[in-house]
Amino acid sequence: MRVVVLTGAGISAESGLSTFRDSDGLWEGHDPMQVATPEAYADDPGLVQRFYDDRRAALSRVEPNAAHHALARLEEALGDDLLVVTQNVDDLHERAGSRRVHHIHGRLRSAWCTTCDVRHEWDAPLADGPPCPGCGVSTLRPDIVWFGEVPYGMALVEQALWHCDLFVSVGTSGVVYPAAAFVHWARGATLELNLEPSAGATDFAESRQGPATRLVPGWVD
Ligand code: BJW
Repeated sequence: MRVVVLTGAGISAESGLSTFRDSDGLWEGHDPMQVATPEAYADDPGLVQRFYDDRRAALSRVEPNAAHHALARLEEALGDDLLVVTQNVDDLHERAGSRRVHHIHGRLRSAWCTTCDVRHEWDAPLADGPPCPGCGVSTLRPDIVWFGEVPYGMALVEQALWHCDLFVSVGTSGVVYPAAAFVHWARGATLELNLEPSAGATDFAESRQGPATRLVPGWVD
């Protein structure tokens, strides 16, 4: 049985990371959706770097939850027949033990040098303009896919969805494309696990509501 699981911010919410659209808090007075854009970065790179520096630093204060661990157990059972495709830029799937994880919106713990076009594993702040370890020029930006940019590895995801027997979507609002269209690309059965019905809930054969830490282990085990 080949399974593709798409995850969004809702799977990490119970670990203590804010979601985007349910977030009741502004970040330094800004809507996170307005900060996570190429336009914001062009206007005020320091502001956007601080936004991602804060979120990168927050990773060391949170732990994977029961939903991340359940997906890691599923990989132990299914091996290469499971692919986790995540919109999340955190590393909680990997820290729970998942190995087959594809980050379509990039990763907080990676920095991209726009001069030499090389990615570097990165755990330090970027706002103070550190030089790229490769070329020495201070043009490192967060390795994050913003609106209008092309998500990573879409050919791989398309292939996996085309050949899967089951597609499961966990903790995502279903409003950001292309992830919101994956349910239409999937060839097999479809299941949504979310706190509330997402924008695309009726496109799934089945939709279950509740917290990810209950629904995902319940589905896996
Ligand atoms: C729980 C829970 C719990 C809470 N348990 N559940 C018009 C029409 C169609 C498309 C477009 C359009 N205009 C523009 C576009 C394209 C655009 C887009 O989609 N815009 C829409 C807003 C309309 N998309 C793009 O530009 C993308 N690129 C693109 O399309 O390139 C073209 C191309 C595609 C394919 C091949 C070739 C070319 C890029 C999108 C980049 C998104 N970037 C962001 C920010 C960067 C990452 C970061 O900073 O972290 O990614 S935006 C933000 O939204 C972030 C997220 O990954 C993404 C999705 O959010 P998510 O995960 O759904 O979070 P929330 O908060 O929205 O929802 C959480 C859900 O969890 C809720 O439903 C809760 O109920 C639930 N929940 N607690 C279970 N405990």
